[in-house]
Amino acid sequence: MNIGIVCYPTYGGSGVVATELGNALAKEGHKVHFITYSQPVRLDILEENIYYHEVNVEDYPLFHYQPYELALASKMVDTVKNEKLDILHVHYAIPHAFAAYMAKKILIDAGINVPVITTLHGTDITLVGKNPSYKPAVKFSIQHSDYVTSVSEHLKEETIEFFDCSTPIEVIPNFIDLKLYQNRKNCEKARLAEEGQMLITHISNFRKVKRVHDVVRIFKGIHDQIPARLVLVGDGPERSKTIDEARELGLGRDVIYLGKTKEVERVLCMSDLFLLPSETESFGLAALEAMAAKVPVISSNTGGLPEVNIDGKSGYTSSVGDVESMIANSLSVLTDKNEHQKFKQGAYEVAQTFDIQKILPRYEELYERAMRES
Ligand code: GMT
Repeated sequence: MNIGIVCYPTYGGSGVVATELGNALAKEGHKVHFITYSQPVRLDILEENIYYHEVNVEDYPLFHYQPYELALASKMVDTVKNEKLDILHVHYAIPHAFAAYMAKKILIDAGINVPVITTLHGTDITLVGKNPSYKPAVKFSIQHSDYVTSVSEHLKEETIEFFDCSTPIEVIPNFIDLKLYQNRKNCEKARLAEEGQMLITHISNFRKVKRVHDVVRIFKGIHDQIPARLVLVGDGPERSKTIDEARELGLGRDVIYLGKTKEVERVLCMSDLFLLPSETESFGLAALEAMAAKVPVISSNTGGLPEVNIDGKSGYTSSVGDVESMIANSLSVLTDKNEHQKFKQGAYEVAQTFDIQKILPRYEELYERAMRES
């Protein structure tokens, strides 16, 4: 198939999922055309079957806001025509689903019917919750996508309820490539932790919704009881406050900040426990990545997280903000070797159900169906 993928090219989960999906489809022999404003960070640009089409938005002084949606819709039209795309798959409703609707209409005028698939990632819906001025346009573009997928059951239910819409939504969960986590070398903890210390990890974009403040408090509770070190990966608005707080709590030496490292899999293979106490998560890709590396997860039980982190098997889930329960759960996993081993195995078993080998065929089947039915 000749597939167009529209996404945010940034470090965010939706961009990562879209890019990894495209990379994997290209390996299967499909031609994958990325249509974005800059090259996605994880794009294998030199690999066979991968193409990149940049959306250019001229900075015109007359406009206070540059019309990105217009440039994107026009680029989609050109790419569908020039590259003879079979499918347009847009990740993130705002503004991609809206621009895709416009592109589709323009193409119909030219006698071309290209099916549009919209994948909802969660923050596109919560953003509308916070800014209701987007609501009519987002609801419209979801309802007028040919197919809509969401990354969890919870997000599906939330979307139906929030938009009061009857659009069929198919759940196709996020995925990981288990191969990246198997038989890894250089997993000795010595690079990050001292002898006898447990290594606790948190990876996020350090936005308020991640409750990184809770991460530090949970770690403090663990650190008070057993030798431990916290590794923080990623960057975002709450980063410096978080590090200051760790210092104030006297944890300075045992909190390591690595920033936006490319060596996520390596950090994870050294880790003993992963913390994700988010306010909400439509899925929680970071937790799944940890589980793929056999790292048990202590998370909140919000949004789609309980669909990923299975309480009592891959880790434990607690109510948002219940730091005490998260400390108790962390200690229960870390202080008993057998228990820890059981959770590591449990995490890996759950991660296997989200392996790309299982999820990719579901997207391919959807594309084939979309082409047949359009
Ligand atoms: O919250 C993030 O880390 C970024 C955000 C995004 O919009 O890219 O992630 C969302 O999509 C990811 C991929 O589907 C999900 O794994 C994250 O749970 C989701 N974030 C939230 O719902 C807060």
